[in-house]
Amino acid sequence: MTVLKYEQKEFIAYITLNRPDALNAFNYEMLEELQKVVESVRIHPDIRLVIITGTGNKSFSVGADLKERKSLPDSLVKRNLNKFGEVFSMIEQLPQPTICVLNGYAFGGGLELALACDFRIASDHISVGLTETSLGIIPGAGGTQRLPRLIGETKALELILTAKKLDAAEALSIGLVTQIVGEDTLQQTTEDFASRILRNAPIAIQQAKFAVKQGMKVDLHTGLQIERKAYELTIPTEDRIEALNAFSEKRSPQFKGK
Ligand code: COO
Repeated sequence: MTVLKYEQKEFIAYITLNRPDALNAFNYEMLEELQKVVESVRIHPDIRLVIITGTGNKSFSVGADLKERKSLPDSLVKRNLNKFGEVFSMIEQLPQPTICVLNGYAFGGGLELALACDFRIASDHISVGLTETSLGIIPGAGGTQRLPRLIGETKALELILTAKKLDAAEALSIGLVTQIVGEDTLQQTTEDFASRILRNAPIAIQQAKFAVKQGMKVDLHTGLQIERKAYELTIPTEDRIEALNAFSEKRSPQFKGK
C-alpha cells in the first residue's frame, strides 16, 4: 500500500496521507513521498489548488511515527526533523492555495502540517494539539512559529506548554480552524469552498496569496511595495482583459490562467 495517495481532478491536486493503521503517522517514507508530490505540484501548470487530508475518519495524522522514532539513533531523529521542516515549508510556500481537511486527530506534526496550509476545514469530531512537550520534545515542524502567528503568542504558548488537546469547538473559537462541519458534509464543504476560489483568475489568485503571505513578514511600507509588484504581474494577462470583456457583456468570465 502506498503511504501517500495523489490524484488530480481538473485543477485540484488531492494529497492523502495513507497509513491508516498508524493513524497516518509520519514515518520517513511518507515524508519523502510527500516531498516528491509537493515539488511536482509546485511546478504543475494545471494545478490551481491543493487539498491535503488523511485516509479514514479517525485521524488526519497523529504526527511523527513514535514507533519508528524509538528505533532511530539521534542522527536519524535529526534527519527526520529536517525533512519535516523542509516539506512543511515547501507546502507553505506553494504558489497555489492549500486547504487542509482535518478528518480526525491532528497531533504534533499532523497539526503542524495543517498550520503550513492556508485554510483548515475540519470535521466536528476532531481532536487536535501540539502535544510534543508531553513527549520530552518541542513542536519541531514549525509549530512554535506558525501557531503564535495564527492565534497569538499567549494562547499558542498555553497550548504548547500544556500539550492540550482541543475539540472542534475550541479549535474554531481560537481561529485554529477555518470552519467546522459534520463528517458527512466535510468533502462537499471543502469542494464548495475550493470552487469559490477556482472561479477566479488563477494568476490573480497566486499573486494575491503571494502578496498576503510575503507582506505579513515585513513592515507595512515594504508590504505595500510587494502588493504593487504582485498587482503589476496581473496587468498584462489575458484574464484581466477577459474579465473586463465579461463585465461589459454581462457574462461570467472564462479564465485561462494566462
Ligand atoms: C494516540 C491517540 C490519542 C489515539 O488514541 P486511540 O486510543 O484512539 O488509539 P490508540 O492509542 O490505540 O492508537 C491506535 C494505534 O495507532 C496504536 O497502534 P497499535 O498499538 O499497534 O494498535 C498506536 O500505537 C498507533 N499510534 C497512535 N499514535 C501514533 C501511533 N503510532 C505511531 N506514532 C504515533 N504518533 O494514542 C496518541 O496519543 N498518539 C500520539 C499523538 C502525539 O502525541 N503525536 C505527536 C508525536 S511527536 C511529533 O509529531 C513531532 C513532529 C515533528 C492519537
